[in-house]
Amino acid sequence: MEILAQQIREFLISTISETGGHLASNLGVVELTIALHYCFNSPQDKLVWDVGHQSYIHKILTGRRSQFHTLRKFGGLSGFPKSGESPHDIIDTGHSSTSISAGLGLAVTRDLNGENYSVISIIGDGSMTGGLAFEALNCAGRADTNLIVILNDNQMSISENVGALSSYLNNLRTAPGYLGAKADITKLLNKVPVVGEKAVRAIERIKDSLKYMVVNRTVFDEYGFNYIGPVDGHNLESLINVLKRIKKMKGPVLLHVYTKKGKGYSLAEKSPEDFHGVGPYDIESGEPSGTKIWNTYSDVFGKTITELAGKNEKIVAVTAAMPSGTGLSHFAQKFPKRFFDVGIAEAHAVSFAAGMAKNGFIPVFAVYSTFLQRAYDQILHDVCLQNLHVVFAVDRAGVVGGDGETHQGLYDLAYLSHIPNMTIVSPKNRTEFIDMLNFAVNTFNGPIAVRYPRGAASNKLKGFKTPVEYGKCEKLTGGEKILIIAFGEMVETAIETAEKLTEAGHNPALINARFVKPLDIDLIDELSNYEFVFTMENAVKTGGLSQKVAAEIAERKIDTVFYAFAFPDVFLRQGDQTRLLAEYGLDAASVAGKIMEIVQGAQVEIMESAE
Ligand SMILES: Cc1ncc(C[n+]2csc(CCOP(=O)(O)OP(=O)(O)O)c2C)c(N)n1
Repeated sequence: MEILAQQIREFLISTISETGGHLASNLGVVELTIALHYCFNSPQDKLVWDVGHQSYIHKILTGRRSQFHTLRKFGGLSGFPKSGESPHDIIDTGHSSTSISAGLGLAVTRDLNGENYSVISIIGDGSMTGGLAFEALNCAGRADTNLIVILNDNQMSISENVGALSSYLNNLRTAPGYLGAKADITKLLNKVPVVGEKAVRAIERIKDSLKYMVVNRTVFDEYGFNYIGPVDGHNLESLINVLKRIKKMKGPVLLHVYTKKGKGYSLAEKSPEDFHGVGPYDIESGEPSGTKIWNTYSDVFGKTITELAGKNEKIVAVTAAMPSGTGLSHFAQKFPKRFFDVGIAEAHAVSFAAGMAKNGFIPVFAVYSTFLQRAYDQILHDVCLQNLHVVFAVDRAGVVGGDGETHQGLYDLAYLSHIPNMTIVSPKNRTEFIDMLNFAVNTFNGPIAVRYPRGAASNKLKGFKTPVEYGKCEKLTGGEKILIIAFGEMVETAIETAEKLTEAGHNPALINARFVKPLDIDLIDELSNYEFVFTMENAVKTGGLSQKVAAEIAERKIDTVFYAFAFPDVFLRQGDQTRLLAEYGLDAASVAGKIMEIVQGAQVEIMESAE
C-alpha cells in the first residue's frame, strides 16, 4: 500500500501538470483514501466526500485511472464526485459542508430499511467552518444511528484556515499531555487481546475518561459524537488500525486525522494555496505552463477596491474563504483591520455585512456567483428588506469552465433580480468595471450586485465610455429594424454579431443594458422602434434580462419579433468556456446565424401573406 501511495502521488503530480485540477488537497489524502478503501467495502459502504475536490484517489481506486487525461474537460472525467460517473460516487458535490447532512440522511434511511453498512463522511477543516456542518453535527449527535465522520485537518482551507474552530483543532492536535496519553492508550490497546465487545467497550471507556482528564471532553463529544484522534493521516498502519476499530463502534464517531496539504510534492507543501486548484504547470518549477492570464476581473476588482478603500475608510471587505480567488489578498495586506475572512460561511458573511452596513460602513462582499446561492435568504431578509448599502462583488458569473455543473455562475440573475431594492449591474470591459465599482461604492446607496465573469478583463470597446448613471443603458450603435440588447461580456459578442450581420447587409442597433435591474425606461421605449428585438446574456433565461424585456414587450403589446439568446433550463456540464457558449448557440457566429434565420423567416412569411 505504501508503494501504491507513492505511485498514486507520481501519477497525480504528472497528470494534473497536464490537465490542471485540485492537486494539493488530493496529495494530502492519498493514504487516507487507500486506508478507507482497504477497511471499507465501497460502494456498499458509502464514502461521502465533502466538496469532492479531494476525490481523485477515490476515482483512481475505483477504476477511473485511465480516464484521468480527460479530467475537467468537455465530456471527460469530472473533478468532483458524480453519481452518474460511478456507483462509488454516492453524492454529487462541489459546494462545501454538505457531507455530514447527506451522510446522516443515508444513515437514518439505511436503518429504516433494516440494512447494514457503514456511512463515512469525509470533511476538511476548512469545510467544517461552514454552519451547515454544525447543523448536521447537532442532529447526528443525537440521532441514534451509526455514522462515521472523518475530519481531515490540514490547517488549510484554500488559504490558511481561519476562526476559533481552527485554533481549537490546533490545540487538540498539539496538546502534549493528550498526545502522550494517546500514545500510551494505543500501546495499551495493542497489548490487550481482543476478547469480545465487552472488552472493547471497557477500553473505550478508559480512553474516554483519560481523554476527559487530559483535554476535557472535546466539542465533538459534547455534540454527542465519540471523538477519536488525532491520528497521523499519512501513517497507513495507524489509519488502518483505527478505521478497523471505529467500523465496529456504535453511534456517531468523529475521527480527527491530521494531514499535510500537498504532501509529497515539495512545491505544493510549501505553497498549498497556489496548488489548491491549478492549471497545467511545469513539474520542476511549479510555474504555469499555459499562458498566464493577467488582469483578470478578480485582479481588477482587488486593485480597484483597495484604491477606493484608501480614499474611504468606511469601506470594509468580506470574503468567505476565498481571499486570493476573489482578488482580495492585496486589500487584506493593506487594510488588515478592515478585511474579514469569515471561513466558508456565505450566509453568515451576508448577515454580517448587513450589521456592518447598519453601522454606517460600506461592506463589499466578494464572492463567486455559485457560492452566493448559499445566502439567498440573508440577501433578501437581512440586506434588501432594510435597503442596506451592501456591495456584492459577484465574481465568476456566467459559464466558469472545468468545475462544471456545481460551479456555473448562471443563476445569480434569477435569484437576485426579483428581490425588491436590489440593483444589478454588469460591465462590458475593464474600464466600465472600474466605473461600476466606483458607482456601487461611492454614488449608490442600497444593495447592489456588480456581476462579472471569470477570466481576463476585456480591454476592448474602449471608445464606449458613457459615465455610469443609475438605471441607464448605453447606446452603442444606431441601426434599423434589428435591435440587439446585451450586457457584461456579451456586449463584445454582440458587437461581433453585429459585424457579421452588417456584412450580410443588415443594419442592427446595439444597446449595452448595463443595468439588469432596474431596466432602463428609455430602453423599453426604444423597443417599439424595431421589427426584431434580441437579447443576449451569459445566464439562464429564467429571471434574467431576457424575461424582463419579454414581459415589457408583452405587457405593452409592442409589435415586434422577440428572441432571447441565453442558457436554457439546464445544469451546464464542464468544459472550456468558449466551447460551452458555442454549444448553446451563444457565440457570435451562432447568434448571427440565428438572427438571420429569424429575420429571413419573417420576411418570407410577410411575402407569403401578401400573396
Ligand atoms: C459553499 C462553498 N464555498 C466555497 C467553496 C470553495 N472551496 C472549495 S474547496 C475550499 C476549501 C476547503 O477546505 P478543506 O475542506 O479544509 O479542504 P482541503 O482543500 O484543505 O483539503 C473552498 C473554500 C466551496 N466549494 N463551497
